Amino acid sequence: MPKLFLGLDSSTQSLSAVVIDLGSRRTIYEKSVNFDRALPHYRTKNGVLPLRDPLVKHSPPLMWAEALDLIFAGMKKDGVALGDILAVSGCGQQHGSVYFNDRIGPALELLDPKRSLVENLRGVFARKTAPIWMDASTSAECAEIRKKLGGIKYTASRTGSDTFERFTGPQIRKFFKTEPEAYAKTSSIALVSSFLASLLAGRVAPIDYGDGAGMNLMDIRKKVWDMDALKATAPSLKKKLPPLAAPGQDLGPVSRYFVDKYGLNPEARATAWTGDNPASVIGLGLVKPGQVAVSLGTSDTFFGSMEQCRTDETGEGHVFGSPTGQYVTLICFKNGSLAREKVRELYGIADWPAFGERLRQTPPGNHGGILLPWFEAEIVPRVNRPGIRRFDLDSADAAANCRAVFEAQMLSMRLHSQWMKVAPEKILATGGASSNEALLQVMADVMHCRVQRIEVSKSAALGAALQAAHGWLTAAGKSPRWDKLVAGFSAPIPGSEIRPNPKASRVYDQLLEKYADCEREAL
Ligand code: XUL
Repeated sequence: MPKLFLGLDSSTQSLSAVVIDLGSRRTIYEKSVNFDRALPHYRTKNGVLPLRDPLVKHSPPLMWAEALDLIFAGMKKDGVALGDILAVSGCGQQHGSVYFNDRIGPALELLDPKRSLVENLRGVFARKTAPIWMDASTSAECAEIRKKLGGIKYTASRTGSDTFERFTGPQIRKFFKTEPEAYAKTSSIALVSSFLASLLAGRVAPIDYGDGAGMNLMDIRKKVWDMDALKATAPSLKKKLPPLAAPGQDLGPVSRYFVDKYGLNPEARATAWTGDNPASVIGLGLVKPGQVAVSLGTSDTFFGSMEQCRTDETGEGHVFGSPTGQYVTLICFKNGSLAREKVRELYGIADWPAFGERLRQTPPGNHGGILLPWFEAEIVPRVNRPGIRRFDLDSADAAANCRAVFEAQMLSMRLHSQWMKVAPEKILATGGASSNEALLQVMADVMHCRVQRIEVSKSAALGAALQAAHGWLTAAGKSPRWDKLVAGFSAPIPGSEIRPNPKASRVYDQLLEKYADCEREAL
């Protein structure tokens, strides 16, 4: 008898599904619905509505609901054994928020399978569009909330992060300030994750600790709504927020809508959803404290598991709840591949292998040459006015500049992750640029640890499927162990491990101080 679990991931550009069989420990199905291509009538570009103000980024929540119908219809058509699925969970892009009026409760309870989800949801929204994580229009609200909460250090230690433009609290405050009547008519606010969980559960779903931590509204240690943060954000907010819940908490049987329409088993359980980053951590198998991954993408992210809750006094990093019950740390460096690509173009380097070759032609430490690669405004460290700076580095030396950009990125990662007090034994590297061995050698040398590549397609949806399995086993009275549960579903690429070179590591230990001085001077 197969033991199937479904994980969904509602990301910025697509909705993905992964079905795992816990019996054979295999992923048996995966599929994505791309919003722009499959649902062109919403007129989104990369999943986002084109709006005049470049700082404002919203998406239509009905598009996410329609995608849910499409993905279930696709699974049915593809012959997925939907009747054998024991539990469904999911995750969503973090921070985005959906606003309902008081018709949401009855609409969810009475989802009519003869109509589409879009038709069922007609008239339930107090705000047509949902601000998402790319929105950067709430600087004033961030400053107001931070001030009321007593500054950066206190805000971060209370809620897990300093106030950030994309976080839900500042977004709610802006809605309250700019559309007070619509705010007053809002009876319930959901995150992208809890909105879709509500459709599956047929009732307003709780917000889990993983995604709740991305709101600047939850007490990160006690895992309850923080009344001071709520008051600093908007009036009567407590009434509009659902309860908080542990990730993957059982929410009861799935809504009849999915049973009658697509053939889900009436006994299949709906479970609480989480944020895409906490889910990815599980999908990559990082369930033990100290396990760390670095994703080298458009932006670079450093994330991993943490046992004790430690927050960043400088307010640069984030702490979210983890599906394992511990914590997930995340630091996002905006100038990732973006900066590497700029340097490659600047020096006319043909491709990435050639870029790697330039690194091999230059010594670790680059004779003390440093490049601060802030081509765009940077999140960590906070740099509002973009611009690059060179220290003891000849701008005409192409090879030295190629090395300098990545050395600076890794030195910055080491410097700005110190607050976590997590000494990684091994870093799992993922994302486009992780296929470049020369880059991974610098990473290993700067960070003093082994680096191994991992490529997991749909790591967030996989993490959500594993979360469904964990929630189901827990509700059945078992005490599943996370390390056992994730084993075999994702593994680093064999033979891809790179070891640090002790001599080079010593060079970087010294260069780190110089790098920190250069940052201080530039800031
Ligand atoms: C994390 C963040 C993004 C979104 C992307 O803080 O804003 O990673 O979760 O979906």
